[in-house]
Amino acid sequence: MHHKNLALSVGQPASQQYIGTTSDIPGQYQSARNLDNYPGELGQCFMTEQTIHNQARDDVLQKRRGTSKAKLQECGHLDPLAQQYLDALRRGERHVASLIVLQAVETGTSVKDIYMNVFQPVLYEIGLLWQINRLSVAEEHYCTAATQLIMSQLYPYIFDTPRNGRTLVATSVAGNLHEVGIRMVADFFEMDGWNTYYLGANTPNADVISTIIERKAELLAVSAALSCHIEPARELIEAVRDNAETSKITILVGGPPFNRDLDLWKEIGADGAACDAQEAIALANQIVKERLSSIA
Ligand code: B12
Repeated sequence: MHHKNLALSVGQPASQQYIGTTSDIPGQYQSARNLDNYPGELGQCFMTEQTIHNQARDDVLQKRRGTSKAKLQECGHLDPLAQQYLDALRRGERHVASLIVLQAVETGTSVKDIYMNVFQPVLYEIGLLWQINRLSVAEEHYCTAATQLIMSQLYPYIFDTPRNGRTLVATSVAGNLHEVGIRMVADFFEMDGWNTYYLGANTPNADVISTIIERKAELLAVSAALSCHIEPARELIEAVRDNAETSKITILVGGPPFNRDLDLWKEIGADGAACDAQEAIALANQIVKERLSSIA
């Protein structure tokens, strides 16, 4: 990233508002941004721009995940394909990002690999760049929308698995505007042969319940992105359990708050939580197997 862009991003009201409203932004980012304003003097004396970015990112990651620096080195680096994809999006070239992904799939990379090793880490990186004021809200919206577009281009590969007769309803909880994570989860179930009914973001509880009944679903996947989505998730689970027609459905929850507190799913009455789409499949199939063997 060039200093010119940084100076522009420092002046951006939306980014500043974002910085101001997020409690886990360490104060030293402010000085990092000040350094960026004077790259010729202070910037050169102390740190390169990339160092500032890496340190800020590592600090945010470390604070959020409570993990060691060594582990962060692994998580912080994108695979070459993911880096190319991110670079293309940051240049505003979503057609190039799309080609990178489609060519990778055509030459043997699995769609699951693309989801787990390109889309997910790139969106996490975008979140961090946004959080440390290196990427504007508009750029984040562009990158997210482009990723959803490119996910759709992969659907011919996703819907060609033989069906297993099971049905999943997948939704973000009321108030949660994040939809890519739960969409990925639904797509992994689709690739595993499930019929999936993906509701997207911010679905009202009554609609989730009527959909479960209409679709005769045996699994409900509920996504929360922020800690303020936990209470709505608890309320949704209670409403599902209180309805005689849906009370026995298996409910999985997931999203960042459940990855930070591994026992949280128990406290809100779910049947389990998984940290990503890959794990969600394994867990769901294990629960289904256990239920079938308990009936037999
Ligand atoms: C894109 C984005 C948005 C977009 C979403 C658009 C859309 N159409 O989806 C918009 C602009 C709406 C948005 C808004 C906000 N966002 Co936002 N957003 C992001 C961003 C950059 C990417 C989200 C994403 O798609 N991630 C990729 C997916 C694949 O990952 P995932 O969601 O974790 O999902 C995986 C797992 O968690 C798991 N999983 C998820 N759900 C489920 C469900 C089940 C059942 C299971 C088993 C597993 C599972 O599997 C998924 C696939 O492997 C993240 C950064 C990040 N780290 O994710 C911030 C981020 C989540 N947002 C954040 C914030 C703060 C906000 C806002 C409050 C900002 C604001 N001031 O307005 C609002 C809140 C809106 C709301 N009410 O929900 C913070 C949250 C910080 C925190 N500590 O809580 C993040 C982390 C950014 C950051 N670095 O600070 N955001």
